[in-house]
Amino acid sequence: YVSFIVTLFFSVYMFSLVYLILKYPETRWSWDKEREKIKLPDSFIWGTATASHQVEGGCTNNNWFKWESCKDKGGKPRIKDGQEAGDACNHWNLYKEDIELIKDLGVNHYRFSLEWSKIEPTRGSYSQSALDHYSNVIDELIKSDVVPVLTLHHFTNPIWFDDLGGFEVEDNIEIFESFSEKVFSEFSDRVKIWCTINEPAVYSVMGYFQGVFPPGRKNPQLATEVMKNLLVAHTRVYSKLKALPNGESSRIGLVKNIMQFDPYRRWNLMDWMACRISSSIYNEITLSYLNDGEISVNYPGFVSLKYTDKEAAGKTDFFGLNYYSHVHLKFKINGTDFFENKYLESDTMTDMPYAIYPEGLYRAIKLVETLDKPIIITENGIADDKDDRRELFIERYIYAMGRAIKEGSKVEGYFYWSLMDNFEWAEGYDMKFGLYSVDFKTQKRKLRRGSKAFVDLVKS
Ligand code: GCO
Repeated sequence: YVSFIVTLFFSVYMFSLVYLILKYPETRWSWDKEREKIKLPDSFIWGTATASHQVEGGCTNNNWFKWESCKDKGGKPRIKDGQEAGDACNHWNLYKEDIELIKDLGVNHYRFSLEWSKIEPTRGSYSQSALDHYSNVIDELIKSDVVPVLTLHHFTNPIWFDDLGGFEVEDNIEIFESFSEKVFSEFSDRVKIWCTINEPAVYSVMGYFQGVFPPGRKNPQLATEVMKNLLVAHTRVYSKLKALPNGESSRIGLVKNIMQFDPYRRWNLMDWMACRISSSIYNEITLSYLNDGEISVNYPGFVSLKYTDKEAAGKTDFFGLNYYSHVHLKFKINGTDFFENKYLESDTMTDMPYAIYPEGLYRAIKLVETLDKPIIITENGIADDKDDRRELFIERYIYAMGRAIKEGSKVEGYFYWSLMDNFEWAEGYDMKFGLYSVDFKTQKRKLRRGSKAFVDLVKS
């Protein structure tokens, strides 16, 4: 009897392992053989991206402003070394110069976000001067032959919206719908590509599970509910905007960060379990929601959520894919956590805790194309202060995208994150993602040496 149980256990273990190993390969290419030249259509969208709070300066009415000045229970500042976004890159005032810099890169699109807290400083009342500002930015871009791409929500909420419970409360979604309709009516005569919500999984996991973004909660169930509400917000906004004048002729899409969770020990079923749970919450919920209007997760004692809205299926005109890297998880019970992140000795790291893993962009494209929607890479980039890995990063990630396109993937564009160094959320100004470096004392921008690889690729 004992030997039967042992054999059964062993067989199930081995069977599951083989299944997982074959189903989720950790693709690795030998880069000395990846030499093929990539070809992209003339219509390909090349761009660069920013987000309001990270670059504009003067965002004093949103949840991040509050977050930056408060401390955790142990008296530690929320942002590394107590940094604050403050004037950021002063992009609010320097946008004309910055548009010149965008042109110099040779790109034809610019993705940026509207600061909701500036446009709607108190609930229901809109600031004409803020609307005028964005209108001027849009006009200036168009005048410069750069197509504006607008993000409606990139992590920040007006303080008044958070005071009402923010996206924790499903009923609050309609407040965001009204804001979206307002700005769409103002700008959709000139803006034809719209991103609704930026990275629902990052917003909810960082803010409600890891607690390093506002509001600093550590509650996996709440994190999943917030993510669901953001997805619902996306599809509701999508429907509302489509019904407005210019709605049908606009392209409206969700932006989602994809990250692979690969087991640290491929022979260890517990590592696989940590990866599968993480991926199902972080990646797959979004895909199933957009695919068939279903969200269904059930990990007793951890997270359980079921939501169905069949009408939601297919409601995105493109999939905005943000991709940076994958992580390796090792099973380890530690308080409420059941895994730790590990990095391989052999990996080249960026300044963020991300390895350079271009194959992951290829894998992410293959994953999201199951939705059968055009894909736009809405963010991809490297934090590299020394500027000794940026060139390699750019060449290899764009190669990986090109390889997927060659194999038939419908990737229509690529936006480099970011135009210039900026306020990298909980990391403050230490992470240098910019194609242009910024001297924050003088506000001087300078093209980094490694960024020339991007300019050359775009131009060729
Ligand atoms: C995010 C955001 C960006 C980041 C970028 C680098 O993914 O957190 O979309 O605002 O700055 O991804 O981490």
